[in-house]
Amino acid sequence: MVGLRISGQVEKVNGKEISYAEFAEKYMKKNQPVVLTGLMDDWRACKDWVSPDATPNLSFFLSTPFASSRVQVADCATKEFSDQKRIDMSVSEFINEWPGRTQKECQSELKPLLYLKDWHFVKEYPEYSAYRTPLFFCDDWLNMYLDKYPMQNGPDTHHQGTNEITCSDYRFVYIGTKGTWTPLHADVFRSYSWSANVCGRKQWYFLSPSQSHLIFDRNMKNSVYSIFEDVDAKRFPFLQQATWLECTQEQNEIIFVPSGWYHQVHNLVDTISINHNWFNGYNLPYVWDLLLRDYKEATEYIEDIKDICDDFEGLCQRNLAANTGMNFCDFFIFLVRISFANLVQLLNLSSSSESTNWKSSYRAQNIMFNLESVRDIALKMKFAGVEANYDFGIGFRTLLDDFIFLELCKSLGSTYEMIHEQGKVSYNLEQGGDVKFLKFFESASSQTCSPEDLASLIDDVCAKISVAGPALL
Ligand SMILES: O=C(O)CCC(=O)C(=O)O
Repeated sequence: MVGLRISGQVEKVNGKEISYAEFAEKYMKKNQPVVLTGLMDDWRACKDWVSPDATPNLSFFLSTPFASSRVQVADCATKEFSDQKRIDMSVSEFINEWPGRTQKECQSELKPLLYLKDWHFVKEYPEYSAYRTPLFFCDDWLNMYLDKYPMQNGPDTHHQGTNEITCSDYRFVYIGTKGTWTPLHADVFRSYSWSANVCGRKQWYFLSPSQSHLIFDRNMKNSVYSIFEDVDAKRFPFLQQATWLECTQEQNEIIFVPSGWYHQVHNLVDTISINHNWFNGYNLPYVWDLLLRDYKEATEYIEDIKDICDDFEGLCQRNLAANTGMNFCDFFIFLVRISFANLVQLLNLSSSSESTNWKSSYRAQNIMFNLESVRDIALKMKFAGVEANYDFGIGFRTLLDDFIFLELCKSLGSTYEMIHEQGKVSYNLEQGGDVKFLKFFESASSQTCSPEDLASLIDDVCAKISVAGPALL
């Protein structure tokens, strides 16, 4: 570890002893990492997937249908661009390559170092209930949204037969032997992530976003691949100035990785982990900042063909979607649907409340915080020049007629119920629309076509709900 300056350890907290509000305030809002204990006691994965000696129960995987799943496996001994080389194989093939299971490893000097990554386990086996997402990580707009509206980009999922590729979700299982590792990176979309050790132990190194410029080369184009390789000081002249937080994550501990923190991870022993990426109102600014930065980069990259290109902007947006996983249009539609779903929650809450002080409840504050966050991003989009009227304008009437949108509303409602431990707020959102809601959108434009429309609509409706309160419906 020559030359690595460690400034401290990641804090560890008993997850049973803090509330959601404390977690949100101390870690999500302040964007600080933390290790949470005590949250995996009843997970099925912790029983089925772990042998009595606390090592991965590989025989279990071989004896179930999971063995035939196709998965992505990284060879940690190889580098391909800024990541490790990935190979596609079945879980049983992966397990048969596990060191010690066959004679193969003794015969070859150049053993691959295989690490099963990004297995969309929940998507593939929803009935199995391997674990329950801890409360702190439930306000997850990314997976909630993708469950209803899959995007065409992102981590690839091939649909057998159709050969169609869609981004299914960001819920993963990782399985790796001692010595497998993940290179230095910040997470997709600059999302938060959480990672739970079902068995094994991981060593993490974290760099705060305020220092992320230190790991780049002079052009700010390439970042350091591994902080433990012989890094060329001429190419990366600032690396030595970086100060890292360190953490040894034990079995049954969950680490919260905040937005934009670069991290490198090493499996100290054979390890199985579960992790999710997600974002919500707290880290939405990180997502937009990344999208804007990547858009500028995509534009600069093909600047020289601008004059001969019929649809230069369209090409930039296609490249953005291919590189980042979504483009401005995907993000804007996402913001519209998420904010409408939050407005529905607010309308329900205000109309079902008997008292006038419903706005002071933590639940109402939480929803309003989320709406303000979306509104602020919509304004940032407007100021960045994303004003063109998209031809995909969405009206509330159309959304209330959309069965999938109603499902999204229900998921968001259940999330708020879980977080705020309140009884069900009964609402009756059937397909065909609840006309009562519509009058609150009447004065707003019938279609939300631009970020500016969205910001005004949120302000408008929130103001009306605020004034009318429980009497509004
Ligand atoms: O566990 C690993 O190897 C990497 C996990 C990771 O980078 C993450 O959860 O963000």
